[in-house]
Amino acid sequence: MTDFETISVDLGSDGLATLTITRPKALNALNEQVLTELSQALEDLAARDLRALIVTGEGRAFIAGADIKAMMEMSADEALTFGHLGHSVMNALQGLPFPTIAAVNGFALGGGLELALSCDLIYLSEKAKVGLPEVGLGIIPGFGGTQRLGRRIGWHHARRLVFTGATIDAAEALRIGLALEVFPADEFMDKVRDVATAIASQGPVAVRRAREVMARGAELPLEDANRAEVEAFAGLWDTADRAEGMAAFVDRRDVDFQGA
Ligand code: DAK
Repeated sequence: MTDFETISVDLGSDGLATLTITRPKALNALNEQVLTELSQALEDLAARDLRALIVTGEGRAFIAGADIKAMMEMSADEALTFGHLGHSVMNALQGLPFPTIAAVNGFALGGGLELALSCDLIYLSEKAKVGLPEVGLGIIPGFGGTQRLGRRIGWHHARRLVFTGATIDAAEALRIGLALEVFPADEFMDKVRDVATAIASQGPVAVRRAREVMARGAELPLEDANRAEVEAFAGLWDTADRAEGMAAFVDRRDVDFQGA
């Protein structure tokens, strides 16, 4: 993995990788450099045999949004290019072949919340604050927030958050289903890693396949989605993991998945 200036990637030894945005002086705001480095790192990670990826931010923010100071200087054409770059990063994150977890350690505003929404699971530290404040800047969410928020929490709360630009605390994010769980700040990353470890201990091929069919099925009519599920289910039959998982149950022993 290349060395980056604004992000760091820890590949771990257990199939669990952690990607950290490391621009704390600007509360990890997303400028062109961060987005470009994210794009390169995600391309590299996609090709690795990982069981889960945790995304977090260094310091007191997850990501405080797209970089407002950089956006101020952009022409409309440049804003369009910037929007496409942001969307391609969010799509790359969403399209990774293994589960992704947003560990929202602090502010996740604007583009920061949009990045969290591109992950499978969102956990918040009790210190986190989240929102889409763009309309207060005279713009709208530009990295998928107008679309992914409603799909995640329902359109009623999504509309309220987008129209008011409100920043909400972790307790409210939990109440409206934006956070899966809220953990105390001093044990936050340990708790998130526990979730990642629980995922990593399951049949890796099965987890990937379940993730794929759930993501694809969400965009399909139920009948087609269920057909995709049956095909994915049967497609696992000849895997070593399927044989091992069932044999370990019958033999009453610990399972030893190979990820094949
Ligand atoms: N951009 C640039 N710098 C930022 C930043 C941001 N989003 N957020 C914080 N910073 C910088 C601050 O300017 C400050 O830098 P210095 O002045 O010290 O050099 C440093 O981080 C520390 O921030 P504060 O001093 O403000 O810290 P506080 O604790 O007082 O306040 C805060 C924390 C998170 C409440 C505050 O920093 C804040 O309100 N930040 C902005 C939050 C925000 O509005 N985020 C949404 C950004 S808009 C599109 C593409 C993308 C988007 C839209 C359209 N198209 C191309 C169509 C997405 C838009 C956004 O995400």
